[in-house]
Amino acid sequence: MNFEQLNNIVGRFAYEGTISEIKPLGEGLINDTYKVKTAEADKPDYVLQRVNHNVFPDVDMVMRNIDAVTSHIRRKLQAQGVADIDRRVLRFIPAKEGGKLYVFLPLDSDGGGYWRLMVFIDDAVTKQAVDPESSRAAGRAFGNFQAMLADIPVKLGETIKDFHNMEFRLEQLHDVIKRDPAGRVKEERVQKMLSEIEKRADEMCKAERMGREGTLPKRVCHCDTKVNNMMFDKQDNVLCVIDLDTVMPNFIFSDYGDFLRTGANMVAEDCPDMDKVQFRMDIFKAFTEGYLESAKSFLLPVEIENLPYATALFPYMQCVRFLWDYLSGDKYWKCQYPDHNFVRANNQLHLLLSIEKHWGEMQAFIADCMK
Ligand code: GN1
Ligand code: MG
Repeated sequence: MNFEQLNNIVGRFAYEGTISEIKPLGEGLINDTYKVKTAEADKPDYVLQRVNHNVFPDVDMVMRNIDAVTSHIRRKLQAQGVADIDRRVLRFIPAKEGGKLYVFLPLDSDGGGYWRLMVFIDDAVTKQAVDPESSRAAGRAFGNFQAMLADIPVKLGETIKDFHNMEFRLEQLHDVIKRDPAGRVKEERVQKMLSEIEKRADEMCKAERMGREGTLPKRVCHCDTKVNNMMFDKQDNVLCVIDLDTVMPNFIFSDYGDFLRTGANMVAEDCPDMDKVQFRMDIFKAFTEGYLESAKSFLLPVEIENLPYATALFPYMQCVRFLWDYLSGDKYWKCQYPDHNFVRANNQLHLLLSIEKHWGEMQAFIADCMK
């Protein structure tokens, strides 16, 4: 997409200022993202994004969820007298026509799809890796995010059906194994991985069972609490949580487990050197302390007891999802090389193996935090 085309799209939103530059931003694997600079110092810069409607089939629902969540948080921050609110919660710019928080361009036209525009947060950074201090802050921030949304008056939609449903993710895997569209199922390394997956399948589906039995509630969760979905200021304080497409009702395990999956891995989720994939207990401890500080007021005993399970569940689920995509012929995640999805899956399996060694230590630590 060239400047002219992007500029026309931005022009459909009720933004302020004169656009001086538009260039690609970030390394998200799902949406297309651009930074839009304005010439005036007193006008904000913006982030322009095309939402991937293959991943999010109901973009209208995504944007209604985001509107509900950001408005609710904004009201709370206002009531608390927090300064600089545009740095503490995302602000989406409405379209000039129709009043929605997105613009749709016909799919067969240039730049076809669903676009949205939000205020760019200046002097802020995202991180690919964390230290114990920022993990504690992140734990507090995600716990707080859930706490602030505990009394949201609307019921949010499920923007990706069965997104973190482990039973469903295993069914998806079993289905692709049967079809074997990329001819990869026979690989010995795939077979080995499948046997590790099957060994744990029943245990890993326990959240769904507890949900059905009515002993485990769903709450509003972020559902993509990766380290890089938080903005920090220059002093390392968490400013806000970003990437809200997947905000939906879920078991709280999602937010706790997915943070640790990315934050407490010694290396990136696609590091090919499996010896380096290790679970960092220092990050686990700091994040858990921060999280429980802000979330223990509303968590049920069954949720707290199962935090070690949540820690294991997300690397397991991500292993299943990456392997599913590998066997599907790499249709979902962008790949930089042919084996990329397999490497990612293997990395997540090794993270799980490392987590399993720390089970007792995790339980003891959580019990200590609750004293
Ligand atoms: C996707 O777009 P991104 O990178 O924030 C995925 C997450 C995975 C993650 C793995 C909607 O998140 O669930 O954990 O990749 N989001 C969706 O890198 O599928
Ligand atoms: Mg992201």
